[in-house]
Amino acid sequence: TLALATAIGLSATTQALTVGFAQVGSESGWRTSFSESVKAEADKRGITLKFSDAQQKQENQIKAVRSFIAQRVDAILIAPVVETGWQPVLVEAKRARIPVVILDRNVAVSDHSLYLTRIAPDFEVEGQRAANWLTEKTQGKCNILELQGTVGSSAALGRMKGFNETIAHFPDTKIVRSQTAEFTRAKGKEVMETMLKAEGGGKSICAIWAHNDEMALGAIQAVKEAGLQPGKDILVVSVDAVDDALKAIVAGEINVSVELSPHLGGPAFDVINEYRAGKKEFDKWIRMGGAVFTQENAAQELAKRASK
Ligand code: GYE
Repeated sequence: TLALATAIGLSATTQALTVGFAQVGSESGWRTSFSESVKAEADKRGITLKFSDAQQKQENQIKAVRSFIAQRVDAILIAPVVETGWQPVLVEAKRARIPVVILDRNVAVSDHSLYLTRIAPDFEVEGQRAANWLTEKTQGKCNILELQGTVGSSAALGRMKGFNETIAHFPDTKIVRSQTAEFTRAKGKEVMETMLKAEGGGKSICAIWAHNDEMALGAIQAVKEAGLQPGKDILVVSVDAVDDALKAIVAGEINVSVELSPHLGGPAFDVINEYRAGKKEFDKWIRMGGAVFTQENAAQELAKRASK
């Protein structure tokens, strides 16, 4: 294909690319939007995307990356399930001279030359912003039930750290129970049911802090079934700002969601193009930001999204 491309006058950068994408799974609405957005962006640019859904299992992701290497793709995108365990397969990609871009969650590796860059939000800041809203709203007095994301994922680790460091300044704000619900709606509901029972129905609980909207949406079901009003009797604080969560905010059942853009595909393909055009050094972290949505601005945002 290279000879042909040269013969018809295409440069290396405009030549049709094949990119492998090792995605976490489809555990949340945010994840689904992220996958759809990468696929749409690839289509728009004439990139052939090889997409793998790992169903939240790192071993499946590693297999997918090995198969991308065997197929000699032009570049690999990885959205890692957990942080550890990536070094060996990244070394294999590097030996095969296939550039890797990390999206969303991080990898814990000692050799940062193993990937070009990571495109992701700051999970600690997301946790801080959620905690800032809550401590302000409750004047620093609150008993919290926490639904953690996937154990060992940087989204859960970072959000936990940012939130906990912020509430540490408020002696009367404490997390009374904390458990993983794996970022899914079904688990969010199930774990919240158990927690509310263990707390005698939940009357002494002031807030639920969920590491993503999907678990928050499951939790509000459990709160309703316990005979309490989510958003009023128990405040609900979350991250992602997916459409369903904004609708729940408008309905008064979620109080706040910290936004995280799912549109990581465009910036990733830009990096790959720059690399192919000769750029070899990239900032190791391209930071994505987002807004904080509450009753004040959720409806407006939904209207804006619908008009796109
Ligand atoms: O918040 C959650 C998803 O890693 C940032 O994973 C991502 C998180 C996101 O399942 O909804």
